[in-house]
Amino acid sequence: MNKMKSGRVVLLLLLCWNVANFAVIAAAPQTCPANLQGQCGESEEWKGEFFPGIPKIKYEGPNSKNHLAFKWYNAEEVILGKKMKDWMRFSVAFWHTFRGTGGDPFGGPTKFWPWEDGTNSVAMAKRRMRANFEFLNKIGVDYWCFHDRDIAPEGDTLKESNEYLDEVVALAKELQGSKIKPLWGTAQLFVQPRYMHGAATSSELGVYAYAAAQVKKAMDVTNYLGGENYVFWGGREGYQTLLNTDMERELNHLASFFHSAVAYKKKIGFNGTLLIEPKPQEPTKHQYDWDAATAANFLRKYGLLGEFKLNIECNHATLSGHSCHHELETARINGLLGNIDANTGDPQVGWDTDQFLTDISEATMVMLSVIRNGGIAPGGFNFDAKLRRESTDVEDIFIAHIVGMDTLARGLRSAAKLVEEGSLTELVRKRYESFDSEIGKKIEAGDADLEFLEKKALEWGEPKVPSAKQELAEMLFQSAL
Ligand code: XLS
Ligand code: NI
Ligand code: NI
Repeated sequence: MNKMKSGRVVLLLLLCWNVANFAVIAAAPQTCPANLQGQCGESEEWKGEFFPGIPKIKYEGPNSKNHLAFKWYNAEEVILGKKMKDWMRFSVAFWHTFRGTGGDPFGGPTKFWPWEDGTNSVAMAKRRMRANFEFLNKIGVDYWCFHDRDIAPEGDTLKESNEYLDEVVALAKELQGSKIKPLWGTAQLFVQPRYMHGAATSSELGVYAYAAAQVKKAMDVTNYLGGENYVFWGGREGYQTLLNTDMERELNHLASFFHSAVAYKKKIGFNGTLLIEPKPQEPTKHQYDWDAATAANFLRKYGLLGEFKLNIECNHATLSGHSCHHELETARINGLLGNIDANTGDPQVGWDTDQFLTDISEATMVMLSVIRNGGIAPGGFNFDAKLRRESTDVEDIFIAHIVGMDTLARGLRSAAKLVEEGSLTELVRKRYESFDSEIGKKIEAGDADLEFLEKKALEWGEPKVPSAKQELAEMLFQSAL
């Protein structure tokens, strides 16, 4: 409580680290300040609407000039045999949309949402939760994602933190109604200083235990809220230098941690998919779940395949030197494509800028992978994306999500066009045609030894190598956009 009380004195509390903003940040009080003990007289509950004047967002089609309408996302429209809303399963990321402040390493908050009162109290957490659900209902999104600590404040003890969380989660459960659910929940194991050496890979046993307790509780509340997945993003599971790091031991610990999570999931009957979210670095110099292939190998080595899938984030993909399409395909061909954290980086900026995806060509490639995967349910598209620092109107929250949804919807339409039209598929099929022969089949079945192949090579002479039709592939792709 002491920690929270000090917030009374400090009007503007800024906790800022790196470029990610999961901050417990205060805004200038604009309404009845929520009492730090969780009371705010009669005005603890926000009276009226959080987004007055903003109607339920509707589909108006590509010719609409209304910036508060969908131009491409038509939830009920059927594309390739599935409703758009079932292909997409969009989700709002609570931490960016309701805890993002616009702060960056060089400057404080720029966003002062009218419902924020400058505190990190339980009352404020509840009020924010109401704003979240009004937003979800108005934008027409049925899923949301959260970390334990962005929906409720951390107390002085684990017990107190759990009590705060329970109180906020009870309200969330009520506000969810029968339609809305978490796409996934997770434990925030990277902000609090105890996690500075990592959580499951910390050199301190006590920290490992604390992280395990936090995951247990976060999984409990995700399950209670009907969450469909549970995410592990190991932001601090990695190292700054190998000179002081026992990498083998840390990875063994991480695997033990995941095995315990699997056991607990089964024990409580939680049916959600467990997801690992790869990222190469930031905040660590090297994060252990570097990319999809690294995570797949980790799962394989430690006997965890079948228990986990991957949550691919597009901006993390580019940070690891891959395209989002590459990461999605790597996950897909390994049977690991579980969810997408839909965002994008800036082509000229090197870090995790978490922007809303607005590039139609990138969205089309993303949707090609999703179509090839037959959809990603029970996963979906979580907007792990934040408004730019300079977008400060409440209306911008809507516009950002609308453009993100429309971009992916447009990607789905283009990808479906490509699939239905078939020329690109045909180009790829033809490219590998030689392997459709009897000998090709023998090779693919693993039945062709080197002696046999040498005999054939001698018999055939120099092979004729056809064109890869690279520019034609690009042309066919573009014609669908
Ligand atoms: C940070 C990650 C994080 C995870 C959830 O870069 O994307 O937001 O999605 O912990
Ligand atoms: Ni993410
Ligand atoms: Ni990220």
